[in-house]
Amino acid sequence: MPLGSLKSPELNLYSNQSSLVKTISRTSTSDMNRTSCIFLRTRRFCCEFILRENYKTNQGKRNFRTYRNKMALTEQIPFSKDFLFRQFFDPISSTYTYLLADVTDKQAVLIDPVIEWAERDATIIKELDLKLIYALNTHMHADHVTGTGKLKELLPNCQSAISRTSGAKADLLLDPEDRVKFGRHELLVCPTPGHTEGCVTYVCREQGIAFTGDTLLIRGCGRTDFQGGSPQILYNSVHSVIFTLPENFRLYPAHDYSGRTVTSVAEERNYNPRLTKSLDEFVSIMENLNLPYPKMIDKAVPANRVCGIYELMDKEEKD
Ligand SMILES: N[C@@H](CCC(=O)N[C@@H](CS)C(=O)NCC(=O)O)C(=O)O
Ligand SMILES: [Fe+2]
Repeated sequence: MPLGSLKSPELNLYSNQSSLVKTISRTSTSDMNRTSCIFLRTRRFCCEFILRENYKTNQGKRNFRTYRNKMALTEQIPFSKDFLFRQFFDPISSTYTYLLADVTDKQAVLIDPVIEWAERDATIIKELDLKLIYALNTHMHADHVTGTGKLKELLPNCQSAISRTSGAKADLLLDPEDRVKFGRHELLVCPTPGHTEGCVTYVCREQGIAFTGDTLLIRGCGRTDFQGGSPQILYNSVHSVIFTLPENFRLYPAHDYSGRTVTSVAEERNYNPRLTKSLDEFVSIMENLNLPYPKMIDKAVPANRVCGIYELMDKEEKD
């Protein structure tokens, strides 16, 4: 039976082997060596054929899977010994606050503090003998009041910072490609609008990390239906700024509603259910989320427009 005329290569091998066994039993001992030689050659040929056929059949699928797995799990970039990293959480708004510091020089920055937790943050900063120089926001939040104003009161050398395009007031208004320095470390300011007009991602190249705010969440993204949001702009920000970072950069979002703490460029490039779609599909998803407005929006946005400036808030707001 000619090879290839059967559908299954495995069956093909089996039938060739059994016909050869029959042939062997009919041959004399002197023919045995020649026959077993043919048998072995035929078996090798069949095995190669099977491998080739399996390869052809599964090629797309297997390569795709291998590619995805290989891409999602990457080599880790360790923090340098003089880099302090702490992640804090506010369970009411599911917001993450990040404390970064130069361990040698003791200068520190806090990203996206929450007003209700300003004392917790100030206490740990004092206990670690750090000097908070900037309280930064990734954007003008709609779901919680920033802790920057209160932190300025608790830690007098601290300055507030936010992007100029956010339209909020702060001691330091950040422009694209500004570098926020703390000790020998620095964060690069990368505009990533789309959730709001003034969203930025802070990138710390040396440590291989980026703080994406609400632009990119773990397996999700910020909504685009208020504060100058735009799904097209968000899609472009993620693809051109965040997904072009090295694949093993860790990404720290401003929120997670399911207890996850960190992701990576590779993971999101492969598994983000929204941002792996085409632009048109993404826009359609975002236009049909039908989310209720954040409960705190009416209080949070006006307060955050002045970076939560604490002195301007009346007693009731402070409590
Ligand atoms: N239920 C929350 C919703 C908060 C919310 O809408 N958060 C914004 C970020 S400021 C968002 O984009 N969330 C994404 C999502 O819920 O999928 C609240 O009321 O605070
Ligand atoms: Fe937000």
